[in-house]
Amino acid sequence: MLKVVSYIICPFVQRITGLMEAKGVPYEIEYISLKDKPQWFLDIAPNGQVPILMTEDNIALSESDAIAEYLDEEYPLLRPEVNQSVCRARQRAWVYQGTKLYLKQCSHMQSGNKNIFEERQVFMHKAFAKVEVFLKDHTATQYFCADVLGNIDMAWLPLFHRTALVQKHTGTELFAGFPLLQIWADNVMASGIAEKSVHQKFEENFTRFYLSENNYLGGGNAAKDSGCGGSSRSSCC
Ligand SMILES: N[C@@H](CCC(=O)N[C@@H](CS)C(=O)NCC(=O)O)C(=O)O
Repeated sequence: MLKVVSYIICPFVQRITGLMEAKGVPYEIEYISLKDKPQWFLDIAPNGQVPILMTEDNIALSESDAIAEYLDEEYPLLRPEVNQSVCRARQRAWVYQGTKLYLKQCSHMQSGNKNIFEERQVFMHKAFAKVEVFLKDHTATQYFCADVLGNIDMAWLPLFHRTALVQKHTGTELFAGFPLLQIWADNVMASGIAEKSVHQKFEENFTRFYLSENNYLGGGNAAKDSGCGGSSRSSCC
């Protein structure tokens, strides 16, 4: 069986587990600590990062883009029409727009105070505005340009899941002002794949990490923070 090496709150992992859930591909999962990476993991992960996918033949694959490509080649496509090169290229472009927001969203949620939060929000909103414009021409479908879930929906799933949890626990609407993005997010969340693609303690770990009193979203007002990519990088996403 396929195995995913994971870290509980990693969005790159959730993109892959979400994809496998949507495709109905069975897998097992092993969680590691990123603060104290086991040697066996360092031996198989050239980038030292999760996700790692162990294939049926026990070959370690790294980098979520490469893993998603492998899953598409080995298992049925969610949307067979992506075999057409134009469709495939367009979907990939929007997948990229989503995945490049993962670390930005982590930093945004981790902001220590209101100023930092609002500063980082500007970047997020610029990205959301582009999606909103695109969605205006594609309002007839439940998901992104289709009524069946696709890779694009799974690439945005981690962003949607975290946004929903922030709203649930703090009342803050990270997609405020972007109604079509919110509808898309709600539809993807209604598929139930978000919950299936994470550990049962995901919500608990997520809130402890992002919504604690050290963070603006948790009611904090710290002088500064490092954000993702800073010194705390390996302990968050
Ligand atoms: N480009 C990688 C990024 C994966 C990534 O950033 N994973 C984080 C966890 S969310 C990680 O393993 N961080 C540990 C580290 O960088 O040392 C991918 O797409 O798979």
